[in-house]
This record gives sequence, structure tokens and C-alpha cells, in this order.
Amino acid sequence: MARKFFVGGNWKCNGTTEEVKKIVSTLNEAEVPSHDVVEVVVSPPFVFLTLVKSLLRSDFHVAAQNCWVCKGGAFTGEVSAEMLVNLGIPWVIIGHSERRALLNESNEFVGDKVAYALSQGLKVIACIGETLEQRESGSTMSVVAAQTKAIADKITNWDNVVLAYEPVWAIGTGKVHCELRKWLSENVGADVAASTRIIYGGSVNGANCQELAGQPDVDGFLVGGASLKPEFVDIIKSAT
Ligand code: G2H
Repeated sequence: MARKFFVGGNWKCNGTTEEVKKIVSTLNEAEVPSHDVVEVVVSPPFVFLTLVKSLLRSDFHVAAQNCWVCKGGAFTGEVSAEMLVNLGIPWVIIGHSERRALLNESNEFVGDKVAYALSQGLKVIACIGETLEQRESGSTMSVVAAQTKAIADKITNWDNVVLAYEPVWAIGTGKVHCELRKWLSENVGADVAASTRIIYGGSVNGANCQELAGQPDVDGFLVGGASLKPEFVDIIKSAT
């Protein structure tokens, strides 16, 4: 199955109402390849999700940056998958390295979150990636395989999953993507390996996106800082 290029914009914890409107208006005016060629998903903070959804062009979609691990209830400060579905939010980012590192989200917790979000009908951008220390100790593949296994252990259908590999050190190599696809093929199935998009994140910008898009097995990007700037349009265009 052909894998459509995917460009995600992770706005992280940034923006005011005015700034968000400005980014959306830049995106709405941009001439980009059609939805048949590139899937574009932007991820504002929770509080701006409905605003962005209401203003954004219909060929782009929105993602939340997180959701709770099970049905909502007495979990102060959390947002449930059901709430996102209720608002018509189609995507959610789960397991971003900042949440793994700063909020101690474990592999198992991330796997449970991915499974629960999928069970509620959300599509998931599942983030994996090793730290610099892990990379330097030679454990890159064992770390990302363990992170991917924790997800694979909890789900059977990968149709609505995009895997985002985000190491800061590895810009431009494309090597881990190839290894990851091999891991999926050997541990999940050849069909899943062939159809699951594995995107890249880590300082993607207007200057390096073309070269990165040409790397083997890189099916798109999850863009942080540059997704808040007009150069995000150039990154979308790198799909062609
Ligand atoms: C990695 C990435 C997007 P940035 O965190 O999630 O951010 O492009 O700013 O490195």
C-alpha cells in the first residue's frame, strides 16, 4: 500500500488567540500539493483546538497533543479521548519525548494511551525516540524497539497509527526508519510494515526538509518550532 506523505505541525505549549489566528490564516492562503499527495495535521494546545478547527481549511486537520489513558472521570486537569471525539478532533499525538521525559510517561503508559485513543476512534501520531545518552551507549534500536513493542503489545490494527521517530541527533540519516520498518515487518507483519507511515521529527525546517524528505523510509514529518512560522508551508511542499 502506498504511504501518503504526512506533515504534522506540533505547536507545543505556544500561542495566543491572535497568534493562532495568524498561523491559520497563513496556512489557509498557502498553495500546497493536494490532499492526495500530502496529509497535513496541525496540533495546537487544547484550548485552541476548536478555534483552529473552525477556521482551518478543510483539507488540513487538527490533532490534540495528548489525551488521558482511559475513560474520563475524576482525573483533574486531563482531557479524555471521548472529549476529543465529541469535539470532532480526528487526531492525537501520544508519547511525545517531552512528555516521556518531563512527565515520566512510561512505554507501557504510552502503549495503553495509544490503544485507548484508537479504541475511541481517534487516529494517533505515536512518538518514539532515544535520548542522546541512549544513543551514545549504542542502544538506539533496542530503545525504539521497546517503545514500539509497548504499542504493538496493545494494538492489532495499525491503520490509524503514524509512528513519529524523533531523535534530535539523527537529522538526515534515515537509518533508524529503515530499521524500524524491518522491526515492524519481523514483529508485527509485512502488511503493517509496508503501510504504516514512519515520520521524522527533530528540528525539521524549511532549509532541511527537502533533503530529509528524500531519505529512505521517511514518510513525512512532525515539526515543532518551524510549524509556528510561514516556512511550514515549504515543509508541506517538500511532499512533492
Ligand atoms: C521534536 C519536534 C516536533 P522541533 O520535539 O515534535 O520539535 O521541530 O522543534 O525539534
